[in-house]
Amino acid sequence: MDKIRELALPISGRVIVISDIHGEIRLFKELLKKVEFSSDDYLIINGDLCEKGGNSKEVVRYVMELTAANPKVHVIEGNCDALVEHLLNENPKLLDYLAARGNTLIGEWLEEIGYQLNEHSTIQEVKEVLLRHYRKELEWLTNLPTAIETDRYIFVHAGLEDREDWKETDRSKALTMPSFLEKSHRAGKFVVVGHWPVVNYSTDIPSDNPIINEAKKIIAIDGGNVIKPTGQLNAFIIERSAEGDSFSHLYVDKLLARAVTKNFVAEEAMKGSINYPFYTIVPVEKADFFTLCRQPETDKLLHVKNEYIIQNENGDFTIKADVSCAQISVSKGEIVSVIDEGCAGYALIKKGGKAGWIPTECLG
Ligand SMILES: [Mn+2]
Repeated sequence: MDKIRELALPISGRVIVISDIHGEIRLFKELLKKVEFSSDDYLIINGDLCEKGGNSKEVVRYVMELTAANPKVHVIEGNCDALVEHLLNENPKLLDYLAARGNTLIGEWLEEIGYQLNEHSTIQEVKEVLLRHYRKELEWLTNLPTAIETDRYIFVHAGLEDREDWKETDRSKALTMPSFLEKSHRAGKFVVVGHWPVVNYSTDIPSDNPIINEAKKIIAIDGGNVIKPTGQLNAFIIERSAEGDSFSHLYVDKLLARAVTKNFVAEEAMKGSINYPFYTIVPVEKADFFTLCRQPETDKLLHVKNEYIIQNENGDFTIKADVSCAQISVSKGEIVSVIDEGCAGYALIKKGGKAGWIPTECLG
């Protein structure tokens, strides 16, 4: 990769890292408020400002304003931000992408200026129109660094290749490699990434909270905002000090909060989750609310909520959405967020970033 920026961080103060905003301007502003972001803080946006969510152009505009007004705000590119290169390189496939996808930055821009895509539109014409109106934004996006290197951290969207010299990582790998936490690197510093929703790494109770792996020196922070039904937008907070940095996080999501009305103790056996890419299940034993299923690719036994099990045309079983198979203990008065209360007997809730089932009666 060529676009690497070096950044000298002071030895005290906060560094706030947020990734994968994906067009969620409201959540992003809410999160900045929640962490009490001020001009004393460094803010690193770890890629994927746009696509998937409903207001990509506003996120790009707002983050451009933030960087212009505050020299401590830094942004790296994600694979979704790099899509504008297809426009500038006049890749005709971009037109198919725009036709197939609902929420895209380029689609929002075209709508804003009242340009209708039709069968006669050419990529050259779309490029010309957009360069006329959004030259500044396009230049800003294409000039974003792929990685930022500091004393103790490397910030990159998806990951680094396991090479003697991490800077030789192929740029497209840095932007798109899947499940970096299952890989390794030799950069000698903490590598902070987004891109891969951390809930995909869950083993016990599924969680959208950032994962810090000290041994691998990897910090994965993508809370699955927009992508996952339980998704959240995480702020990973690095508190700097000469003796060593300390880590914490805060998050926001779109779920509704509710007070628990009754205590509940989770059953030990109810653990795990079904997440990308292991969606195939084989029912073993059906009960009133949950069906014990085997997940052939992992050989795990999981209790899947009956309403989430669907059978496809071949007769194979799969699930209708990523789902927790865990129960969560709650106590009366506690505030939780509700993911799904449309199922029989149990409601799916989130507490402290973790998702699981509690009896519906506990929600009063
Ligand atoms: Mn990404």
